[in-house]
Amino acid sequence: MEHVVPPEAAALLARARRVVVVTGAGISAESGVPTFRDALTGLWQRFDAQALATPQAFEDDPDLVWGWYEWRRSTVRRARPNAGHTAVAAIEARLPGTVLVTQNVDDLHERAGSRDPVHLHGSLLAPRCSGCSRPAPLPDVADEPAEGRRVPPPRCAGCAARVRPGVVWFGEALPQAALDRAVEAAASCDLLVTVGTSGLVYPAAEIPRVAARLGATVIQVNPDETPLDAVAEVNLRGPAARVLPALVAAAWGDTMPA
Ligand code: BV8
Ligand code: ZN
Repeated sequence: MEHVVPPEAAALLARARRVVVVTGAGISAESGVPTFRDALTGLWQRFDAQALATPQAFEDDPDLVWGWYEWRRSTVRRARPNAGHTAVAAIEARLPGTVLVTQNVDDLHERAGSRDPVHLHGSLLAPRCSGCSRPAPLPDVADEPAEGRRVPPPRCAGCAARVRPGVVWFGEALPQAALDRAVEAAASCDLLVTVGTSGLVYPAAEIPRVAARLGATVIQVNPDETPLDAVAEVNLRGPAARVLPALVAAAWGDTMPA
């Protein structure tokens, strides 16, 4: 069933010239990738994601944390981009100056055709040494762990320290270049579309506010209320894979590939 988009939202996209799209875990939910809010299962059930995604957790129990990330990587590998990811790529194709900023550590935007997403929180596909930061090879698919398994992280070929996931953990600084690009884009855009984020993690949650403060219009796509409701001029309540294709079709009349 086609999601009905209010004409003002379509008009905002149709007349936008410099667009920023900010995405969170919600855009990958319909691809079967659990969001951060989704309860953890199995071995990790007694942990909340925020506790596991910390340098301290890796220090205390590296096999538990590495197992969790390897399981998440296997989930992402089996997932497919959905119509929400495809619609974002269509906006980029239509408006080449569009900047895509994501908090997601999966590669579903790239697999949907987005050329250069700004990964604020790193990637599951870029492990590196926890000692010398030397990039490490991705473990072989065959070694993918079943859900809820401790897996010892590999060792660095250079200094033999433990390899860690290439993501930004809580308490760690974001990659400066990525943060600068996101803030610059937000500061100079005329429309920012925020999709599938709870807007609770900083400094990422500040990006839509930067855009609004500097006069841009914000559209939020989320089935639920978030603290960004107050920042958004238009709140589109619904799942990204249904709302985004409808928004693109309403703005430019070209129907999205199913
Ligand atoms: C730092 C990578 C300092 C790892 C992640 C200011 C105020 C308060 C706290 C802080 C602050 N500044 C800093 C902090 C501390 C902290 C923070 O923000 N804490 C919060 C929780 C209170 N921030 C940090 O620690 C940051 N670092 O500050 O460093 C510093 C500075 C200099 C030098 C040294 C240190 C680092 C933050 C990054 C952490 N890493 N990810 C990994 O993935 O394992 S964060 C991770 O969680 C995700 O990347 C994402 O950012 C966040 C989850 O949020 P969402 O993506 O929004 O997902 P969520 O599950 O929450 O919600 C899903 C949403 O989708 C929901 O709204 C739902 O309704 C919606 N939805 C569901 N289905 C759909 C849908 N929407 C559309 N369609 C659907 N189908
Ligand atoms: Zn090393």
